Amino acid sequence: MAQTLVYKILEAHLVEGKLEAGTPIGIRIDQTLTQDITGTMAMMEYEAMGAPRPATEVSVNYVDHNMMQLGFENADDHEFLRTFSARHGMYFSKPGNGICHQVHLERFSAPGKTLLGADSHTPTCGGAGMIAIGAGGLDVALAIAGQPFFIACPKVCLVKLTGRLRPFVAAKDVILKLLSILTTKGNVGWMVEYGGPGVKTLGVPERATITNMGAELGVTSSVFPSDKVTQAFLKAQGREKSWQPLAADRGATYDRVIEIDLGKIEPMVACPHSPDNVKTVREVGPIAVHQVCIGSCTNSSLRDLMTVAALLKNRTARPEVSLVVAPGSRQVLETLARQDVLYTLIAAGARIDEAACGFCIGAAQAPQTNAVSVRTSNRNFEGRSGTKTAGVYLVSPETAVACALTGKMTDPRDLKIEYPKVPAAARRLLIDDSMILAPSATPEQIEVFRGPNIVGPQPMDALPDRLAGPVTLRVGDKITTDHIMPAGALAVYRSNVPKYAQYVFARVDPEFSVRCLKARDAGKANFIVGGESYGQGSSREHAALCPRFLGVRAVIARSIERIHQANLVNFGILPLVFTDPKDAENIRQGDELEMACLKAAVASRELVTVRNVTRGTQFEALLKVSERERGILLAGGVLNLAGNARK
Ligand code: MIC
Ligand code: SF4
Repeated sequence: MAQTLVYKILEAHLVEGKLEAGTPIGIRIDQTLTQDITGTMAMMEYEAMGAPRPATEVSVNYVDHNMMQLGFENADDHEFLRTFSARHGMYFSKPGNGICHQVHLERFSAPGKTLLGADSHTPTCGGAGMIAIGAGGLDVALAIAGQPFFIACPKVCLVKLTGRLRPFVAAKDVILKLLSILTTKGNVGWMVEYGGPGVKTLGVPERATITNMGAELGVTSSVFPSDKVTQAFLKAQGREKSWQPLAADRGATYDRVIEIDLGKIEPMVACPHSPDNVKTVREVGPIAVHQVCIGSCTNSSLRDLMTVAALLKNRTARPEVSLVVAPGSRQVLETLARQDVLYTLIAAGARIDEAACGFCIGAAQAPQTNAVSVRTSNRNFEGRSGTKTAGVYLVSPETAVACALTGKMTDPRDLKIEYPKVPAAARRLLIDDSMILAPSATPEQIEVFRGPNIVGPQPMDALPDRLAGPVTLRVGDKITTDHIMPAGALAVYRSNVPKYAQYVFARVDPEFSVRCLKARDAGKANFIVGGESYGQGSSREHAALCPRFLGVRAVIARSIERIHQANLVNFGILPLVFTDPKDAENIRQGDELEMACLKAAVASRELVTVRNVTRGTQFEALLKVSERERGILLAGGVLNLAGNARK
C-alpha cells in the first residue's frame, strides 16, 4: 500500500505495536539531544537507571540556554554535563557553539533517522527529513539506554505547498499561516508532512523554520521530504554521506490535506500572547516598536542572518529601538565574521548576543515596561520575555528588520527597497567541530563534576489506594509550561528540585507552593484543575517533577498536551480529563476532593471516580493512558520501575 513519508520512517523504526492511528507504538531512537536546562536532570535520571552505555547512534548534550553565569550555578551545570558526557559515551557541545536545534541540523541531522530531544523544538530537524520529536528528559534518558520511545501512532496531515514565496515573504510566514488555520489547540496525536511542488523552492533552513514552529501547533512532529535540496545542504556541511532521498509514495492517503499557495502568503505576525493569534502585518498597523530581537532556534540560520545583514546594509536601527541579533550557531557567527557581514550588523546598531537561546526564554534582553517587542522566535506567552507587561510579536527576519528601521510595525514590502538575493558564494560555510567534544576514550579516568546546586530527583512513593486533598489551584485554558514552571532567570535551579519547586506557578499564584507544602506535610494530596490544552509549550519535565515534589498527585483538565501528559505520567501524577464540561464548572479552588479504590481503577479502568467532598457531588474523569503508563502510575513514577532508582 502506498505509504506516507511519516509512516515509512516510523515503520523502519517500529519495535512495538502496529501502525494504526491512535494506538500506542514504540519506536527505536537513533539519535538524542538534550540541552543544559533539561540535560542535567535527564543525566541524573540516566544515572538512576544504572547509566548503561548509550544504545543510540549519536547522543549529544548541548549548552545553550543558561549562559548568563551570574553565579556559580550555570557554570557548574555546564561542567557537570561536560564531564558526564565524556564519561558516559555522549557528545558535548560547549557553551558558545550554538543553539541545540540549529547545531544539530547543521552537524548531525540525517534523513530517515529518528531523533528524540529533551526540548520541544526538536522537530527542527524534520526540515532535513528526520522524524524528530520533543520529549521530557526522562524519556530521552530511557531512549539513550536503548528503550523504545512510545507515542500514539499519529494521524498524518499533508500540507501541500504550491507556488513560490514572493520577495519579503519568508518561511516564518508559512508556519504562521498554518498556525492561523490549525491553531495551538486540538492537534495532539497528529504529525504534519509537507509535500507538493512548493517544497523544492524552500532551502533546508527554511524548512527547519517551518518544522521548528510545528511545536506550537502541538503536533508530535513535522517532516519534509529529503530531496536534492537536502543533498546540497548536507554537502555544504561536508556530510553528503548522511543523505538519502525520501518521499511519500505516490497515491499515499492522508487523514487531512491542507493546501497552501506560497505565492499568496503575506508577511504575518503572531500577536500577544499566543503563537496562533495571527494577523497580517498590515492588519496590525504601524504600532510603535521598542525592541527587535532576531535569532532563536526558529530564525538564526546563515540564510536568515545574511538576509538581515543585506537589508541592514548602510542603514541603522531607529534610535528608540533596541536591536538584538543572536546567531544560531558558532558556524553561523564565524561565517558572518569571515565574510565581513558581522560588521554590517554592528554598524546598523545591532547588539550582538551570544549564539544561544538568550532573549527567547527571558534569559537576556528582557524588554522595558509595556514594550512592544518584535521577535523572530516561536513563543510569545505572557511574561516569557522576562517582562510581564511586554507584548511580544512573532515575525520573520525580514519583517523584524523593517520594524527596526522604521520604529513601527512595518510590512517589509513597504520599505520600498530591493529584496536582496543572498549570493550562494556568501553562504560558503566554515566547518569547525572543535567545540563539539567527543566521548572520552578513557571514560574510567573521568570524574563527574557535581557542584552544590546539583541536587537531582527526589524519592517518590507508589500510588496509594486513596487520594484526598484540596484543589490547590484552578486555572483556565491554555496554561503553558511557562506558567507552571517559569524558566528565564529561575532556570538557574533546574538541577535543584526542592529549590525550583518553590517557584511552581509563581507568576500565576505566588502562594501556590506554600499551600501545596502545607497540604503535603499534613498528609494530603494536592490537585490542580485546568482548562483546554493544559501544559502546552515546552518539554520541561520540571513542570511535572516539581509539582510532584510539592505533593500534586492529579491534574484534572479539559485537555492535556502530549509532552506534558507524558511527563505527568513519568512522575506519577494522574493526568485526568473531564468527561463533561459541566463537571469542570462545578469545581472551585479550595474544594476537597477524594479518589478512592484508585489502584484498581488505574490498573484497568478508563474512568476514575472523583468525589467533591466540599460540594457533595461526584463525577467520572477519563484516564486515557496505555498499559505501560498504567504500570508507571501505579509505581509512582518511571524511576521507581528502573533497576537502580533511588529509594
Ligand atoms: C522553551 O523554548 O520553552 C525551552 C526553554 O527551550 C523548553 C525547554 C525547557 O524548558 O527546558 C522547550 O521548548 O522544551
Ligand atoms: Fe532555545 Fe528558544 Fe529554541 Fe527554546 S525556543 S530551544 S529557548 S531558542
